[in-house]
Amino acid sequence: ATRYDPQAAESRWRAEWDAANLFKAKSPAEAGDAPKAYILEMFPYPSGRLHMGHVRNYAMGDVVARHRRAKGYNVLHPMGWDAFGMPAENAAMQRGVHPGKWTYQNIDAMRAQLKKLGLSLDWSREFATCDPDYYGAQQGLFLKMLEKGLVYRKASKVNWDPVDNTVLANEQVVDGRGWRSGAIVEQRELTQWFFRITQYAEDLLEEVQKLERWPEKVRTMQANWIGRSEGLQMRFEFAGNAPANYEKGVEIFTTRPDTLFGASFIALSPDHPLVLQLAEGNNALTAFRAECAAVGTSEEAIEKAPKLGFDTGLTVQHPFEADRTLPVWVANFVLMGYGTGAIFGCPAHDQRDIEFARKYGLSVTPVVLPPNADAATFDVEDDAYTGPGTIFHSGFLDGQSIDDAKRMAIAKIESMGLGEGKVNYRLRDWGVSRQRYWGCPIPVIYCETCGIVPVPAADLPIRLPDDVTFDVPGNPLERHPTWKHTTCPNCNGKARRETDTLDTFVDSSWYYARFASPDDLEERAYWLPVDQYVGGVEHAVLHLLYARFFARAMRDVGELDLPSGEPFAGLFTQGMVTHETYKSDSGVWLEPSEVEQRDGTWIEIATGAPASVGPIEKMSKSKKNTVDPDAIIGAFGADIARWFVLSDSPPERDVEWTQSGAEGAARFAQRIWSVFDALPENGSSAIGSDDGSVALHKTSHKAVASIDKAISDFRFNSAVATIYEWVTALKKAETGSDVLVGARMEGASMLARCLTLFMPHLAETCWERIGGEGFVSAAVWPEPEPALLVDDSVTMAVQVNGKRRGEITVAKDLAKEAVEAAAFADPEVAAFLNGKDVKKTIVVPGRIVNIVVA
Ligand code: ANZ
Ligand code: ZN
Repeated sequence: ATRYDPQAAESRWRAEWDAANLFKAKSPAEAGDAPKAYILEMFPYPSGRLHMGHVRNYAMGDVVARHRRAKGYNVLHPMGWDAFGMPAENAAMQRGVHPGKWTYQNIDAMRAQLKKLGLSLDWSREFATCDPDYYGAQQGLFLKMLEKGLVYRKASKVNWDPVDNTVLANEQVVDGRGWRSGAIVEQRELTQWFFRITQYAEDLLEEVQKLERWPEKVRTMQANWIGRSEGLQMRFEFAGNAPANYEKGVEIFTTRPDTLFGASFIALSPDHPLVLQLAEGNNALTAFRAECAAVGTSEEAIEKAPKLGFDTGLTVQHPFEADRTLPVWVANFVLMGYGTGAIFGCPAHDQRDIEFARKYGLSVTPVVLPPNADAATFDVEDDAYTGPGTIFHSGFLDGQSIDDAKRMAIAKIESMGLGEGKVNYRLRDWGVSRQRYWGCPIPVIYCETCGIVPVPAADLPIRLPDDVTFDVPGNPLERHPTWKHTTCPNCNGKARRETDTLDTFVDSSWYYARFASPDDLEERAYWLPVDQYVGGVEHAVLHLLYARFFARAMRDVGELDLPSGEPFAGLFTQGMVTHETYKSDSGVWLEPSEVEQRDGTWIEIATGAPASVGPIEKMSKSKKNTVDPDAIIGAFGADIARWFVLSDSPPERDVEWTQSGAEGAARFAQRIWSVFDALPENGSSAIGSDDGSVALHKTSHKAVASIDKAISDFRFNSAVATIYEWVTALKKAETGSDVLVGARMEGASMLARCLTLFMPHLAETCWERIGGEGFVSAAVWPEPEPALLVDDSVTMAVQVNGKRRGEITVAKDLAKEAVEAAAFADPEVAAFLNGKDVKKTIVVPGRIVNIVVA
């Protein structure tokens, strides 16, 4: 018996696959009648090193790609790099290395690591989003979208660090302070570029429901993010003198018009135009606005902040009650970006409103009576009641259900000419301006006479300058001595370039189309949509939403022939790779390689002191519980790394990496090899007619069918389990008679073709050993014979007086008398019946034989 040498085999096969160009996608013309399959995993950020999460993600995609290829599909399985972003600028600041150099070096290192995994990728389509070809094409898309009105400019808030004099990304704000300066971050208004994603809000919501091959969870997250709500937009007229420009009143948006009788105040956002107007010359209000601004820009920060209010002294008229007026407040929890930036507060039925009302002593009137509550005594203290019920204390709405009351209130307001029913979305337009260097330059020019001028298409790409410095905070493009100075393409006058770059989410919003073809619309139409997209659930909201938006925008500017606008027909979100965590005696995290188990207790190797084992958590640098794919590949080979991450758990769940598990997988690989190693060089695969051969023949065909089904259903771990059982059957047959060789040969040949999805290098060596033709990576899927998949025998329990005493296996359609005879002939049953008086025998076909004795 020989041993399989993974290191030698893996490098050999990869070289041979490369030389044969095995995984290159065919052009539509070359593909002929073959159906296409576009298999894509979320492309990596080139951080410098691959982690086990990547291995799992790409191993899963590779199983699908190899499976489809074996089944005759023309497969596109590309790889590239999501290469712009802040870490490259941080490296530049900390280590003085240019972001481009840092990025391309990382790409080289990670490409080498990825290649070692033996993934069936078409590397000919590789690109990085920081390649000028790629971002130049992206600038072209931006300009087409600008022309179509899908891009516009407006003022919007940014985090401003007053010490470093720079804009900060949200992740650079730590507890309200700049990450480097420690200064309290302010909000500043800057004019920025926006993508009009809200134009597709309804379509994005409607279509996501139809994506049957997406996880339900992700569809719900998308829907919640879009956040459709039906409500009423109406105006409240001022009771006294109206402020200038507000003679008609102030517009609010509500989703609860049924609670109008419970209104106790009006609240305006601190950024509402009326508030800005009132703040002029009003120091107290100006100070209040500044106080609100210190909270930060994120919705989350605003949600958590204590409620702050300012009474304007103005009052408005209640629409239904002539003798009631409501005070107008400014409140920090009302956002300018949503609805109209103004609300009516109904404290009894809204938690934010009750907190506000209790703090400022405003009235609280319940108008929804919970089921079974008593109208005379029901009241609200500190918790708003947001549940179901019947309307009361509400004039013409009394006794109505919430839904009916909503309809009636809207109709009434409409008839009074004060407003109308309206649908609102939580979804905001997508602000894409970033005040950073390492991103795609926004291709516009500001001319002193002509204003905003798009860069002419012929001048693209607008390249990033290489000679930049990172010694001071701020955007290097802004302070570059020459880059931003240019002449106007219109009037030749003095002009300057936009120095902001695009949010890196833009780069990953259309890369799937670029992989399909750099510019050929027919080829893009051929490949898209992606048939199977695989990636992390952390991208379930933003990345997928932006990509869905971009596919629509590209379609509408004539860059993509994709009527549905849906780029990903199938989506799978894989679980994480976890690992135990370890801590030293003094409580610092230790790496797995820094500890070992001695006589059942954990020891820190360096000190010999006891170490403790913590919970199993997602691999992360901060907890030091990562294992390096390269180390695993070095120790066991890439096949083992792939096999392990696919084998132990369902793909959507987390999988825990353990050393012993990896060792077990390595032993199993040798066992598989021994199946092939024990076969004759050129044995025939003619199946013997003996029972053993027939049974093994069946086992193999059934195994293939079940693996096939498991892979189609994304149950890779069940496919792995089937391979384990199958190998056991093949090993057992080795100890049997020589007539089994034919069935063993056939089984081995089929096994190699299934195995190639998981352990492609080992499968190749096994295939070669049994004289398989060509590469097993290019072999067709072993189609099982349908006749072998049906069970023509059944196993039946034999009971005596209701107790199980044995079992028999008989032909499915065997006559009742023959089944009885088989039951009596079973040695265990016969031994038990010995001498007893049989009264009756009952046969339940296919299940049980019950013998009744005296
Ligand atoms: C009166 C009311 C009574 C409300 C009640 C709720 C409960 P969704 O479902 O997210 O659309 N609102 C409207 N615009 C707002 C803004 N710019 N900033 C903060 N809050 C705003 O939420 C709509 C509800 O959120 C609206 O309905 C409004 O409060 C508030 F018992 O109006 B409601
Ligand atoms: Zn000009």
